Amino acid sequence: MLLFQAPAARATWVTAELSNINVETRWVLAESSNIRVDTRDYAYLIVNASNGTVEPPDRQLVPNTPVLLTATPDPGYLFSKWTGDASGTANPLSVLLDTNKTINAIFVPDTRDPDHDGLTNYQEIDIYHTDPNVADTDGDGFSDGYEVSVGTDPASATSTPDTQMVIYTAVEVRFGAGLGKTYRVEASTDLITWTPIETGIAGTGGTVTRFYSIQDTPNRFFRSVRE
Ligand SMILES: [Ca+2]
Ligand SMILES: [Ca+2]
Repeated sequence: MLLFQAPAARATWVTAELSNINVETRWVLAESSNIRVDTRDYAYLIVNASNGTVEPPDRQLVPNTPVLLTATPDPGYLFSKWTGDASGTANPLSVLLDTNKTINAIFVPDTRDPDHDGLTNYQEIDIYHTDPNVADTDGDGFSDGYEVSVGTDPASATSTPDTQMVIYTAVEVRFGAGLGKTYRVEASTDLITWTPIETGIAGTGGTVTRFYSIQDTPNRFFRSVRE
């Protein structure tokens, strides 16, 4: 395939077939009635990137031309590495275009959490649209991560978890505990293996009352033991 470039005033590309010349990497520039053939070989650089950009983009250059590639991640992403006809993590990356090359820039979600609110920079910027450097973006007294966990909007001060309440049942354990003595409460699912669930309970010379949540626990037996 041979490419002709029409005069600039008529910026139109046309094509023509030739059978006796390999012109795949050559360009023909048509200037009015004169035709000038550029016989140089060219090397092609193809750059692939998603979640970020690379400069310069795809190019056609004279072989052995050095190119400095710079990868820039989209917000919420970090540059990770080069793959394809390049490797490593250098950025910018110097590439010698000694032949056609296809180079891929790999970007990954930014999993850092500088404001320690439990949400990564990627989640804050790209999903919840919160400030990755402020734990409580909307200033309502609840961290962004907590709001996400309970289903309120971390970017809206009118959407807060204040009114959310969850009620669970618990067991109430009472036992006689001597003054000056300490006790522990143990639990077991089979009456054979007992596991302490609270230790160092100070006796009062009367009845001691303790409450233990049964949320996400199997049915258990309880007993008190003097330590
Ligand atoms: Ca965060
Ligand atoms: Ca908040």
